Amino acid sequence: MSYMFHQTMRWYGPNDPVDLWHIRQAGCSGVVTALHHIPVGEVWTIAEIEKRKAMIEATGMTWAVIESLPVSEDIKKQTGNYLQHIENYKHSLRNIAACGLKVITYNFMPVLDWLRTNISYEMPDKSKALYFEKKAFIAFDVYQLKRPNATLDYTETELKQAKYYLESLTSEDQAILFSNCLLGLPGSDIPFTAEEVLAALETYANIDAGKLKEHLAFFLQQVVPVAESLGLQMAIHPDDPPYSLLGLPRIVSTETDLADLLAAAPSPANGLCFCTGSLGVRPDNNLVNIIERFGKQIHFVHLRSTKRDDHGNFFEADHLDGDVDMYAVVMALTQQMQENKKSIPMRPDHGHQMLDDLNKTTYPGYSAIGRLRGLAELRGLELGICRSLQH
Ligand code: DNO
Repeated sequence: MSYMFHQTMRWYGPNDPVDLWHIRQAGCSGVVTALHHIPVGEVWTIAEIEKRKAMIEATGMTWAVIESLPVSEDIKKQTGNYLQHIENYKHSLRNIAACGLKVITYNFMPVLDWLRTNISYEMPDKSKALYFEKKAFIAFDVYQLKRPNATLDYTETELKQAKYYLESLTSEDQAILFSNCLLGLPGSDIPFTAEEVLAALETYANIDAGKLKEHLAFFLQQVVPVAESLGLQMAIHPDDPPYSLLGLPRIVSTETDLADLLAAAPSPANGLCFCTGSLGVRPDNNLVNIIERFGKQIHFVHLRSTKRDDHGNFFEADHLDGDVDMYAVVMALTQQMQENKKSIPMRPDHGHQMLDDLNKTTYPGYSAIGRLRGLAELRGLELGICRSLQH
């Protein structure tokens, strides 16, 4: 096969306990990272981009993908300085292109990025996974955060179970639940208070899914032509999990959502970060159909699997286990790469905390060894598929 994934891993930058050399030793030739120290909305300067690029290249790898060039809350809400932020975004794109980088991931999730209730959910083999447990989430939403009218989103039984669950936790575990639910709030190491979160949620009171889609379309219509003229590829990350939480609209969750955002600014530069772990949480998302329909627009791939149950809970499974049919997904992506004559950067998304990493503190989901296992399995799967297609 001529076209295979470009193997990459995420690196959180110089503060990441996982070293760049470890990423190289895992078998990667590319790194996925961002300039996390630059405040959201500000311009990434050429000097800062070059500095980071040099660090990566010093280990013999390339900076394959930017994840993320974040979109400010003002752009999502069309408030305050949003027009200036959009200009700054275009400026950053020009600088990124000048430094020879190409793929830019971002998301359009209001307030929160990803959300899990437990970041050390013990698996039968004693490794630890990320877990979204519905009753714990309801306990957080209704009884800890005390979001106005939150009770309207749940049934009586769900509310009772959530209350009972919260009361069964020690006060220490209650505090852990609260902070876990807010880990996906970007932008600060200082713990958020309930008041701050409620205030942020309130700013979306008049923005429903339709309005947020209009704001995304406007952003794309501004930014995509610039990206296209620079030969860049924008890759929007889907919502994680792929449905509304805390009363917030979420608009990158389904195949229809993807079709809408691609149609809002048709261009080879307007594309997707195809994240199987996010999209795969919804049983109505047919991953292979999505690949076949939007294959040309898939600029970046996150491979991960989740296992859901009938109660709205899901945990992050081993990469080749869980609800995602990874064989079918890798097969479909391999076929797309041949048809479109391009290699797509791929990273094993998340991984269990295992072996020596059980004693380390890393970014949730981003310990080295679990991802190394994921990447090794996925590479083997990919090679097997490629070789079998040649016969
Ligand atoms: C979580 C990640 C997300 C992702 C952003 C992209 O592990 O997949 O935080 O990087 O949503 O903008």
